[in-house]
Amino acid sequence: MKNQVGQIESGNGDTIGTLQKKPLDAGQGQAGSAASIPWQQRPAGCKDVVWRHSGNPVIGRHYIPGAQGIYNSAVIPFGDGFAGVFRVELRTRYPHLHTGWSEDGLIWHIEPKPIQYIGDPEVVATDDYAYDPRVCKIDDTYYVTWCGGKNGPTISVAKTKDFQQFTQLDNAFLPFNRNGVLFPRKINDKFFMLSRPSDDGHTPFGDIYVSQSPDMIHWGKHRLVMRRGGGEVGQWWQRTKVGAGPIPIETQEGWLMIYHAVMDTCNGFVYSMGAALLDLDQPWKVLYRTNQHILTPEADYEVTGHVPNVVFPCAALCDVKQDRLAIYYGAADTSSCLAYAHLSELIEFTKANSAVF
Ligand code: BMA
Repeated sequence: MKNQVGQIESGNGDTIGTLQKKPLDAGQGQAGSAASIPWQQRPAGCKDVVWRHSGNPVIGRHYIPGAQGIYNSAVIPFGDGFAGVFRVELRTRYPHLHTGWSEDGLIWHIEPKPIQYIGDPEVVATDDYAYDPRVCKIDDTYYVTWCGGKNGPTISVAKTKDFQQFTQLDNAFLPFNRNGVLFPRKINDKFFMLSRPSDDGHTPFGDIYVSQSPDMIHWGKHRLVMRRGGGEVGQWWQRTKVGAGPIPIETQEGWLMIYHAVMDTCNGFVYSMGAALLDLDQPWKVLYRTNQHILTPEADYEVTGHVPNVVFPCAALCDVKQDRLAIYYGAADTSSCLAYAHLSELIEFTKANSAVF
């Protein structure tokens, strides 16, 4: 038995990661690997549907030497533990993606060097910026999607089976786009990806679309999933932009999509988390959508940092049997944090507190 989840605190996140890189077997990254996902019970007195890990941030800004921020990162079960793809910024603040390894999802070894890709030299990113990765397992392949900077931000894609060798594919979309999030299985024989068309700056707008592909290269049938807004139904927290977060989770009630939602204020953007349920066969159809945020910046490490007032989810680990969800999110564009929920409660909450507009 591994470390008891929920009882490991990784301190204030300013410690240096000490876990040594562990060779993990390729092809054994079944969802629900041998390792237990991180977990803590809801604190006494807390009535929220999503609650924070008490040892946040699990990865602080200086977790590896020279790092100024490690955040908005993705993790997935792999082998007998977990693998991750991390947004790491050194003193240049130019973001790159680094792999990482963990036995328990809490203490990570993060590679000091960025991922290098193989593939068509016209495609392979040499020195492009890369940020906000997601990792999705489809059949026996892990796909990494991220915001890549070739000719302006858009969705870059790579695949790997072992988190050692990554083959980069053509970008999925034209610039400008962000938050490319794959579905974990084909739907009607097509790959599906959510994304948020944007501009090349700090986009003051954003709606979620879904696109389909027969081969992970050619993407089309771009359909609107959900708009920003909500003023007409009494909400401001998601009025400026919305973007998909972790890989959607398949449930009997539909695809559970956790997303980030932004409101503009006189002091800048505020990034919160919301949840929605999408139709299983036609995921551009929203069945339910929370009419209030499920997590919003409140903790010190969320309201203070490189960019204050940001919670930005990029991954979730799910243990269906135990009804547990561990959500990884970036805090204040500085550190990586964890929050928890009971899957069934989050689904019920989304259904009971919904406004689809
Ligand atoms: C978004 C992206 C994210 C970032 C967020 C808040 O547009 O750039 O990487 O976390 O803004 O700054």
